[in-house]
Amino acid sequence: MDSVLIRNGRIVTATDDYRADILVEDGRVRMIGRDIPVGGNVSVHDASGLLVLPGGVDVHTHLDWDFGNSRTVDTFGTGTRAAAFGGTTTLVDFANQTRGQSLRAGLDDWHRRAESACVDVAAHMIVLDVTAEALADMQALIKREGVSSFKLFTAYPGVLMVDDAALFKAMRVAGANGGMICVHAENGPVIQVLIEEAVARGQTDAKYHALTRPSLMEGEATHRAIRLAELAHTPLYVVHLSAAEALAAVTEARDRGLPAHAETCPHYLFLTEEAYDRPDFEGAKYVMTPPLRTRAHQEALWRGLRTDDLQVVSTDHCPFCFNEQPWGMRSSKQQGRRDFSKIPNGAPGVETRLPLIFDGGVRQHGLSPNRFVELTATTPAKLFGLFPRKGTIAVGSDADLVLFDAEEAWTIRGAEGHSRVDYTLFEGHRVTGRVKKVFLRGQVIVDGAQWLGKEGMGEFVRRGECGKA
Ligand code: DUC
Ligand code: ZN
Ligand code: ZN
Repeated sequence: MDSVLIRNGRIVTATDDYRADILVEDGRVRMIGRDIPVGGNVSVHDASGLLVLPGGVDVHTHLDWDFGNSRTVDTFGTGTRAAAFGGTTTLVDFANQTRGQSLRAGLDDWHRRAESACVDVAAHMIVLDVTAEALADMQALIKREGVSSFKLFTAYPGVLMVDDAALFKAMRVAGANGGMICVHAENGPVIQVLIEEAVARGQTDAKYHALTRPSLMEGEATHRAIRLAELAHTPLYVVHLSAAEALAAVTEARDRGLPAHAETCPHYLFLTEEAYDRPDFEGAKYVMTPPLRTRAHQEALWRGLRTDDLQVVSTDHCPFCFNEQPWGMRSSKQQGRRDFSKIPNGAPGVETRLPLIFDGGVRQHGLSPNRFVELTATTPAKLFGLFPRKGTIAVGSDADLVLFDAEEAWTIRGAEGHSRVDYTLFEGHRVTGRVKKVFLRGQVIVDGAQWLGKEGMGEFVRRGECGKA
């Protein structure tokens, strides 16, 4: 492959901020320096006036995923293309055990679906049946398959939930083998009571999704998962944390020196539960789990990002269309028009993470550009065994690079996005900061509005041990 020279950019990593050129050879950063001479067969890209960031690492997406009676609408091809336009070049997506089947079967199925990926992808494994075979498979996946993190749910009884004993057993195996448990922490059985009571009373509007999933029950389950992980001696990663009570549990654990980690998502940082009152069933667009909360929770999350009690911002990209589309009802929010409990839980976001967090974090909430990179690329890469190949700009790292205009103001429009989904949570939201050019292992895949990548060019990334940041 020809060499690539990116000149005059302002390189921002989690630790550094300086002007230099970057020479890329064979898909990796070969040299960083001032005034690197242009040799033969070098394609030169001028990054004057732009930030040069490591490609974003989004460790929470659901592409082409069966969830209860629903299925997310992005294939790996469409979802990763949307990610690329948003400056994200590595995804860690969720493979899924089907009840009664092995983890390996679920991983094989995920690999088949992931063949169309346009950016690099890795897999977490969702574990539903914690059998002796599954526990043995967990070890094999960590040691031999590069799959070193496992998601278990304390929510969705009868569908995805595991009990505390199963969670604890899985934690012990992960902890002893360099793996990490990701937990969806809400008290599923109590929430189920609240849902059934609401539906029986005829309280079926979208807003009851939020009212039946109280923040207290997220706090309770987060505290419980942390205590189980402490006993099991395993690192823990709390996914999609939305509630101040849950954050308090993580903070308390981190203050005691425990390897407890947590992510939040852009929607919890910018939107509130008022969205559920939107007319014409529009509130259904915001039905994701956990639900949107109040402004007070939002402020707690921003504080957590500043103090490192929250370490990662990922998207939980889980796209279901609002309206029924050619690919069918099973993929649309319309399933729950008469009953909020039937609205597929999930929302899109893979394309808008970087500009939103740059604008909201760096411009409005006092995060440094380094912290922005740390939250969106470096720490997720470190925690999930991808660093230093991913998540930074350094000699030897993959040349996944984003040229980012920190000054360009623009308006987010769903119709201009690249996911197959038919809406964005952030319609009309004005941001400053825009992705201009994206390189995947040295190849330009996005140039302004132009798509230069192709399906299948994304590689599967085998991950190392987790939980080290
Ligand atoms: N949890 C997720 O992580 N994604 C979608 C739905 C859910 O409950
Ligand atoms: Zn979840
Ligand atoms: Zn998710």
